[in-house]
Amino acid sequence: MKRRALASLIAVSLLPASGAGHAAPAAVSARPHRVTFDDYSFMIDGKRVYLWSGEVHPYRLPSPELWPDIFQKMKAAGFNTASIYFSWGYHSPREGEYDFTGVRDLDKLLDDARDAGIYVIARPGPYINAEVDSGGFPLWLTNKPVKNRSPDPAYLRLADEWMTQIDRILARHQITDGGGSVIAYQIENEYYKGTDDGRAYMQHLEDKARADGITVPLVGNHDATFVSGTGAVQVSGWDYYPQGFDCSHPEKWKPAPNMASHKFAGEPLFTAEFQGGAFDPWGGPGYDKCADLINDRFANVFYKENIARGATAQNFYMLFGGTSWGWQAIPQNYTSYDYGAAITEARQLGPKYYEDKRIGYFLHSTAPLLKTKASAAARLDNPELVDIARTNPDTGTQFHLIRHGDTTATSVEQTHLALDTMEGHFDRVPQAPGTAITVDGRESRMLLADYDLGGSRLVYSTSELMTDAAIGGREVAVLYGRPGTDGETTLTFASRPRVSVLSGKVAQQWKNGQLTLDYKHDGIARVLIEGGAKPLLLLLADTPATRRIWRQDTPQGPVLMLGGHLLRTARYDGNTLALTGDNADNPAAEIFAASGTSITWNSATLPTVATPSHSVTVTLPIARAITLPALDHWQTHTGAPEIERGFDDAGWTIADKTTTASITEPGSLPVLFADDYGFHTGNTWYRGHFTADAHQAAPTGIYLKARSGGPAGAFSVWLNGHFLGSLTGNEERSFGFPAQYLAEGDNVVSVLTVDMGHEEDYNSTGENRTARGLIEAKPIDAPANAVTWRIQGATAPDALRGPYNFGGLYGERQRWPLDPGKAGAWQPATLPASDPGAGVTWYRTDVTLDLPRGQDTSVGIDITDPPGRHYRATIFVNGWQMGNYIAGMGPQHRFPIPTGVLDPKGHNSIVVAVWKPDASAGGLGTVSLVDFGSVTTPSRSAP
Ligand code: IPT
Repeated sequence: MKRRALASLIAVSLLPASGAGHAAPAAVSARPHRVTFDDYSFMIDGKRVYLWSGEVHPYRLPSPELWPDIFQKMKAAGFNTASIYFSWGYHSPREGEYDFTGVRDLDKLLDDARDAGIYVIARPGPYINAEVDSGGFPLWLTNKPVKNRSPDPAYLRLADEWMTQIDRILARHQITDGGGSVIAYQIENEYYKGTDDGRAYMQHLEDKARADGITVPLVGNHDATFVSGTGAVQVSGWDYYPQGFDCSHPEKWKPAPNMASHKFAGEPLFTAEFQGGAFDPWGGPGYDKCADLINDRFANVFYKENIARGATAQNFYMLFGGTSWGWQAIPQNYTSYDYGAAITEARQLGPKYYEDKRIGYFLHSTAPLLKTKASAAARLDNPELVDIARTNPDTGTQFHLIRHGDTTATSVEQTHLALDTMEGHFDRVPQAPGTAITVDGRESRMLLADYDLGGSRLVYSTSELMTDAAIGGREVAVLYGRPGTDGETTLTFASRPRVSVLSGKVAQQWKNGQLTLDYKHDGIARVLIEGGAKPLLLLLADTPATRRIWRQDTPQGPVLMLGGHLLRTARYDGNTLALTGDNADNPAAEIFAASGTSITWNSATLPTVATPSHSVTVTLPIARAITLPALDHWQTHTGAPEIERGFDDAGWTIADKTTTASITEPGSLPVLFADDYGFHTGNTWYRGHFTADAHQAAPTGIYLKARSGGPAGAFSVWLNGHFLGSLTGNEERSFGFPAQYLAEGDNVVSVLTVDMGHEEDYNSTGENRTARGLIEAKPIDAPANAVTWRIQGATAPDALRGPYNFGGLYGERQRWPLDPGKAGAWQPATLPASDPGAGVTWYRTDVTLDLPRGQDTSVGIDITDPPGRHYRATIFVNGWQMGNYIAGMGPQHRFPIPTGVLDPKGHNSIVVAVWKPDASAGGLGTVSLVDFGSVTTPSRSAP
């Protein structure tokens, strides 16, 4: 506790959205901040702030060393907020037990967010949905016959245990207490029960949060349900996924919603979850398709539409999806939770990231945007296009969103505006003959008028503003548009300024106290305008060029960088500007910073060359090419001794329960549900014993019904070691016992089942208690009690990796993934394997990596199969279960392995368990390492 308190005290100077580096002056007293809101926006210490937020889930990145990477990538794209679900089940392996250490260290997570200058909207549930097992409820809750998500005291007693634990952590990271970054706290999740019960439940959670010391605003994502009355939150938020979740036809768009109709008086318009991608099912089209559906153009049209409708707090679900590693996925979804998000599962930056960045930078530059009202649209001379306008009542600054009337339209349109500004009426903007505003298909343009551009007066621009920054006594502004389109920017001055076109082709005209610049967006043109309040340098960029424009803010002012793969942090240390960031293959970069500074990049001093733009050019180191070693020297080991008649199952649990907490009706007794015997993850084995002798007729077969959940279910059946068959999907069938397989005395039918995850409980009907494993077993031609069952599934969780990592295969129970030597001798193998029978086979290899230091290489495991193979593989890297693969179903073939789980400078153990449900030849396919991207990066081990 002492350590924490001290850390909070020291940290306070960092936060106020500065994005400044890590060093904090010692002995700064903790100054609490105030979080408020009004009809227009959230405010921190009375200052309006646009919450540009992305959803990230700590339980989907089991590598704390990479958490700063995600937060810094967000910050570098102009995000100032992360919305974070906390998963109850991830922290609670058993009732009454809570774990916040290692990959579950939320103090570190929240410190990392704060250090990156990222505010946090905390979403602790107790229910979160999130396509995570049981919607975040702990696995042990499957055995509690409570009314989930309701005021049932038995449920609240358990939920409150979690709230006490998580609130204690969140409370000490609140910005209101001086040391943290939590600015808002969400009550429950997507909860729509406005009934007395529902309200009482919400009110209980709110009272609990307050009693636990939560002082930040309580927010919701319950649409209009809890705006007033009992259980009302302070700021209501909306969930909106306009394109839905079928990624198969990414070119098919649905129209953009008008969020203005969802605005409540006295609260800012807050989209608590707005579509940032989509989840993808087993056998689905794959996340590349989801990234296509929710692509950069979607961000361009839909997110700007929200701005034009008045939203000042937007969260995107997901911004970094990550991995549903272990058995965290729900039955419908596979391991990857990439989500087609702006930052990929392998931590790479996609096109949407750059669109988010352009918008994010704009939002933070244009303070007048934080207080606007809808205003009259400008007249356009193209009926295909419309203008949606807002104006700041204090400054008069106008925002015009020019887009297709039909947001799904793909035609390229041109238009002119009739614009009323403070400097007079313009009949036709752009004014230059032969030029126009071009709006591409599925593109919108947010144009500014009557805006104070760092002391110069912008009358209007048909380019979009990305950012403007006061640097070294001058104002540097970036305006942009699609390559080849016209741009016109008009500024007003008391007297004619001196205009120097430093690069590019820009025409200028001075008339009636107004300077008008005309150009085509093409690379970056530069215009220096002197004679106003201070020199103004315009960087007129085309959209692709903006990708390499980065901004960071420091207490000494902003820094702009043109170049590099990523600018992570900027910090002035006296006359030295210390920059950290990533670079790929382009060494050229230019930096706009306070004059006379020397520059370091990832701690190394960079020689600088001054430019006529009053910037300096530098040469950044580029990434070294890497080659990943081939995975060879495979070994194999059989893995299903449970099928043998003589296997010793004396230690297994006897199935003897006659009642259950499940919502599934048992088809026969005793109850055989895996969860009822404490087996909640992955595979569970059953062994049914029956006797065949002179006195007792053996059953002639058995009818079995199992529930795995979802389309990826399966089970396999053996009699005395002989394979009887497997089922996938449709999970019930009779299995005859061939006489030649029967033995005198004890006979054993062995059944291998799998739990593909527990259902979420969206409707609060106890769906997480849907049974898994065998749900019915009836001997044929024999009494029901002729077969007695023993069950064995996952054993006590591994403390480091938590409750979802291991299932109940023999090799998992023996912890082969942690220590393959425990299996005894392994046999040499070559891949693709050609195992003959059905069953479980393990494979393993080791690989030593020696990836370049100072470089971030994102590595994954790829499985490729000859067509027609049917098997399931569970992949362990250094003991961490990082993927479930189903050949022939897919779509996932590539499994990113986060650094930290993978050792880039050392020995790595890869262990794969394969369950082959039929007797066709086959087995594990070809397994190799893949490189998702490799860039220079600041050393993570540096202090
Ligand atoms: C919304 C949930 O709040 C969120 O947890 C997640 O499940 C998301 O959906 C889909 O990925 S619920 C909304 C789609 C009705």
